[in-house]
This record gives sequence, structure tokens and C-alpha cells, in this order.
Amino acid sequence: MKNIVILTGAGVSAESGLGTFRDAGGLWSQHRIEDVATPEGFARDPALVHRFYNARRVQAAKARPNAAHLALARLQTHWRGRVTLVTQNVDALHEAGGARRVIHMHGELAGALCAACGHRWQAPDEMSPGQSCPRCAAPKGRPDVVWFGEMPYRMDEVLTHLAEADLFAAIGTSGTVYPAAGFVEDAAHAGAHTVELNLEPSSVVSSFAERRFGPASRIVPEWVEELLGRAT
Ligand code: BJW
Repeated sequence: MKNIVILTGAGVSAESGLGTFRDAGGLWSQHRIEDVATPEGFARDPALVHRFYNARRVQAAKARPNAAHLALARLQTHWRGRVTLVTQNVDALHEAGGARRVIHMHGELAGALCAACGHRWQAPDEMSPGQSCPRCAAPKGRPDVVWFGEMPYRMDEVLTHLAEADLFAAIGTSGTVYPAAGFVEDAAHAGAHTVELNLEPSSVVSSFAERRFGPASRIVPEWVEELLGRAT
């Protein structure tokens, strides 16, 4: 077994204090998806959307990586083959835990994007409506995140890694948002062993060959130690 592809979701950061989306009390129980996570919502009320992301940017800056982030970074360092980390999360906790070359398929809270020319820059702590682009000066700054109806980032790269995967793991994701929810099928089709690590079964649990349930801070380090022990 050489190539490992790992997909992470909000559950991997839950024990760092960042709320998930769909759990009880999660972000989508406090905000309407159509208002804060679609381009149409942003066009209607950019101030509301900026408030939502400004608050999450502040919260994410205070969060610290937990044992799951640290274990995945350790796997990347010690595994003899390739470990590709694809995250749906917009926080930087994988990097803070020591992971490298993380693919942020749904963007990053730390980034700003010009909706007019596509230029990207470091987001200020507080973004506001009409934020002007440092390159083209259009008042079209927005958070550099992927909303419903938009194309996730670096999909060609992700699909190539999935096609070459020997092992695919999904960690802390509900399996309700595509295309990420379909990665297990892509990896299985390529012949990879597939494993779900989650607090509870996801919507696509039946697609996985192996399942492990519990808090990420416990089950991810256990799984990583097993893999590294098996490889040495
Ligand atoms: C723990 C834990 C602990 C808790 N330990 N676990 C019909 C079929 C197919 C697709 C579609 C369809 N209709 C519409 C679509 C497309 C749409 C979609 O999927 N909609 C569904 C709702 C049906 N998708 C899109 O629009 C995407 N773009 C797209 O498809 O483009 C076209 C395309 C075509 C072909 C190829 C490629 C592209 C874009 C989706 C963008 C999603 N954006 C968001 C916001 C990002 C910015 C932000 O953060 O605000 O991304 S929405 C939100 O959901 C966020 C997340 O990344 C994403 C996934 O959530 P996640 O991570 O799974 O979190 P939760 O809360 O759902 O789950 C947490 C899990 O953790 C739970 O299972 C818990 O049990 C667990 N957990 N504590 C371990 N301690």
C-alpha cells in the first residue's frame, strides 16, 4: 500500500472548538444556507455574509489543532508513500498541526477573492461590503470560500490522486455535500481500500469497506499508529 488520500470535514476540527454545520446546534441550525453560503445570498446581503465569515475567521484564529490534526501530520511525515490531505474545512488547523500541501477544496477563511478579476489576497480580519481588489480596484472582494453552486477548487488534482489511491479515508464529514461525498466511490472504483472515521455513520457509510466510530481525537491517532506500525 503506497498512496493514501484522506478527506476531512468539520468533525475533525470539532474538538478544537469549531462548530460543525449539520450536527445539533451546528452552523446551519443558526443560519440559513441560502443566505450565507450561496453566491445569490452574497449578492442579496453582503453585509450579513461578511459578518458570518468575520466571526468564523476570529474564532478559527483562536483555535488550536487537536490530536487528530497532529496524527495526520505525523502520518504524512512517516509514511513511506504519498499522503494527500484534502480538506473541506476553511480553517488552517491541518497546517497548524504540521501538515503540508493541504488541498482546501472549499477555500480558506484566511483568503479574499475578487469576484471581478479572480485575484486572491490575504483577507483582513474584518471584511466589509465593497472591499476593493488590490489588483483591479473593483469593489468586489468576497471571502475565498466555495459556496453551493460553485466549483470546488483543485478538482483535477483531487481526482488524479483518487485514481491513484491505494487507501482512502474520510474523517469527520457527513457525506451530504458533493462532489466530496462521492470521493469514496471514485476511490473504490480505482481499487482503493476505503475507511470512514466519524462520530456516527455518515450518509454514505454503506459505500465504505471499513468503518470506525468515535471522536476524531481518539480514533484518528489510533488508526494512524496502526498504519505506521503495520508499515514498519
Ligand atoms: C465528528 C466529531 C468528532 C462531529 N469526531 N466526527 C444532487 C446530487 C449531487 C450534487 C448536488 C445535488 N444537488 C446539488 C448538488 C451540488 C451541491 C450539493 O452537494 N448539494 C447537496 C446539499 C445535495 N454541491 C455544490 O454545489 C458544490 N459544487 C458543485 O457541485 O459544483 C459542480 C461540480 C460538478 C462535478 C464535479 C465537481 C463540481 C459546492 C459545495 C460547496 C459547499 N460549501 C460549504 C461552505 C464552505 C465555506 C464555509 O465553510 O462556510 O462547505 S457548505 C458546508 O458543507 C462546508 C463543508 O465543507 C461542507 C461539508 O460539511 P461537513 O464537513 O461534512 O460537515 P457536517 O457538519 O455536515 O458534518 C460533520 C460530521 O462530523 C458529522 O458526520 C458528525 O457526525 C461528525 N463529527 N463531531 C469525529 N468530534
